[in-house]
Amino acid sequence: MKTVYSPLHAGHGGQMELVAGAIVPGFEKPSRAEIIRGRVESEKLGPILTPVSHPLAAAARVHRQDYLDFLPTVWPLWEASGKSGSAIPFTWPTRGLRGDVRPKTIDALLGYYSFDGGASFVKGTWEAIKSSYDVAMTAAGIVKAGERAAFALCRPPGHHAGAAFMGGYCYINNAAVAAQWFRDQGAARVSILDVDYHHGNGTQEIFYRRGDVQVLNLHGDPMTEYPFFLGHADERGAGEGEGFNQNYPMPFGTSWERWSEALDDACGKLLAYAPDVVAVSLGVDTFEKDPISQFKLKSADYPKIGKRIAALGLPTLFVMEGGYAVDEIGINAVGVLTGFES
Ligand code: FKS
Ligand code: ZN
Repeated sequence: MKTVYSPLHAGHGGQMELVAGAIVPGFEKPSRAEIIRGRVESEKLGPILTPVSHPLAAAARVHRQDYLDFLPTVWPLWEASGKSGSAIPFTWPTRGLRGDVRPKTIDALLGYYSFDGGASFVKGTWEAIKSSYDVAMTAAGIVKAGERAAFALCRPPGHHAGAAFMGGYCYINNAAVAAQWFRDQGAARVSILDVDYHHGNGTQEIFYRRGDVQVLNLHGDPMTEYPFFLGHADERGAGEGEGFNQNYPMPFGTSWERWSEALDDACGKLLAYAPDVVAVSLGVDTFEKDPISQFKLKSADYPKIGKRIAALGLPTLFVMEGGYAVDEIGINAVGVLTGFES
């Protein structure tokens, strides 16, 4: 399988995040993508291609134009206002505040276009976001051209990003953009299978009222796990989308036995939907040694995920999302892909 990778992700680095009352180096760091890339090479998964630059028109099919216009301006506005460090939002229009009035200064706009403080900007962040989008679009093009599968080694990830908000390390929703692009290229139905440990709230929001993109999500129960405010089992879609959103929230400590039952159920629903193509939001933070997650999957389980997805018999785009146990992130992510190919 071909992998698409861009070195421009590395400019998005050195961010800090708030964990347990302390500002610490961010878990979503450049070495993640480098280690996965190294494993793609050592496992001889296939050629590694540089992405082709794509206009943002495909992103505008799922994101609001004013949000997309804002992203490249963040760092210039931040610097122009005399600030350094990382641009991090800190005020949000929650219940009782006005979310309908677009404010003017950079601190205000960061809050207006986010749902948490987890998507921060440094100097190279926009270039990394754009490269991650280009990676997803280029890999989608490879699948559209007839290859059975392709791996978009996206960084930063995307599944928490909604139509007009960033958060949780995510800015442009790469999997959602690719799914919409497949639709625009003639696919009648597309399924998104999100196996990242965290609920893909952005992906759910984008397609919630649509019947032409099915969204299946396996994740830590939002009653106790980030992103906390979406991802419950009773969220099944609305209007035309009724029945086409499916959540599988699972408790802390979930291991392969229980997790794979959810995967089997999701695969059954996916086959019943009969999509033309599948986009997999591939997170490997379900791993037992992940530093920020609470599931118990083992390295030997990842090839089994790939095998199960391959058994769907459909064109498949793998889009990289989370995974923070950097020592094993290559083994686990590429394990899914080699399992798919076996
Ligand atoms: C406070 C803890 C917040 C945020 C976890 C984000 C998870 C991101 C992800 C993605 F795939 F998007 F990368 N924890 N600092 O793994 O879902
Ligand atoms: Zn995650």
